[in-house]
Amino acid sequence: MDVVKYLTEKKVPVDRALKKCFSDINAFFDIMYYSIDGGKRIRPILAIASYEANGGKDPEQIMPVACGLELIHTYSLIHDDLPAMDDDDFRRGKAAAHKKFGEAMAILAGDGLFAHAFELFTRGNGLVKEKLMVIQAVSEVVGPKGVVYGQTLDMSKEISPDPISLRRIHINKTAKFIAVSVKCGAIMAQASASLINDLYAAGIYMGMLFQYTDDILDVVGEKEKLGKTPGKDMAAGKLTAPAVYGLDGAKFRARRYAQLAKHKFSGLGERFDIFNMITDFILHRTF
Ligand code: GRG
Repeated sequence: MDVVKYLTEKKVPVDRALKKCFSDINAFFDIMYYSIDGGKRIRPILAIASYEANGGKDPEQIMPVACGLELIHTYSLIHDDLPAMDDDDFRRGKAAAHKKFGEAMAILAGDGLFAHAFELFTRGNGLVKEKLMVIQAVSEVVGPKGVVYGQTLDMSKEISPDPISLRRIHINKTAKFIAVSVKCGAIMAQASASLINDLYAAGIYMGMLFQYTDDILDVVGEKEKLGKTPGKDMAAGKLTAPAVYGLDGAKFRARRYAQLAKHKFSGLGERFDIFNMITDFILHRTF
């Protein structure tokens, strides 16, 4: 299977559903949707891939969950770009939300996306227990035990520049969210608890790889392809993989995380092969 074709094709219904999921919101649609528009849709596609690999057949069940994940991710990007955080003017190939609409509206767009995501998680018929599990899993990894914690470390001036701190930032800021996307698909397909846990563990390796390649692209990436400003982490003296291990060391460790992810996914059976292909895509990505 051609993974680029797979990701491109999977993105189409996700983009369509993302537009539709705001259909009952008029007042703030333009501002929230501005930031949603664009992006690779890796997290929703991971959720859908996991749902399908686990035997899920009903797009109506997984799509709201997939969209909810993308809303939260977009919210994190909007807030990450704010002057008080990473202070970036350019995102997804256009002016960051606060540059386009002002800081107050950008903060509110993020708040709106975050809240609306949880409404989406409750949509669709049945699967009440599974929806609750999704809400529990997502709220745990994006809050103070996950993304928020990772971001506080990332913002801290006191953090020691060592491999342990780096790992703590990467796992919390990025890896848990990637992993929970895989987990949510499995939950919605009613996979067994042990398989859900195994997929989450494999997703953590994939998520670590994702942040490694993000850090590497900050050094070697091109603005037009990335749709965001490269060199910002380096200029800000951020704790990144190349800062700790050097560029070659970071690339070596990225390959190692890709191997670990593929080893773990492969151990779960052939039906999860798509995740090995997505892992390779992430390892070699240029955007
Ligand atoms: C509670 C979710 C939440 C956020 C509040 C602002 C903040 C705290 C966290 C920021 C976390 C952050 C931006 C982590 C970086 C993750 C990352 C590698 C983003 C880039 O993801 P891509 O490449 O971007 O998938 P696209 O635009 O393609 O979706």
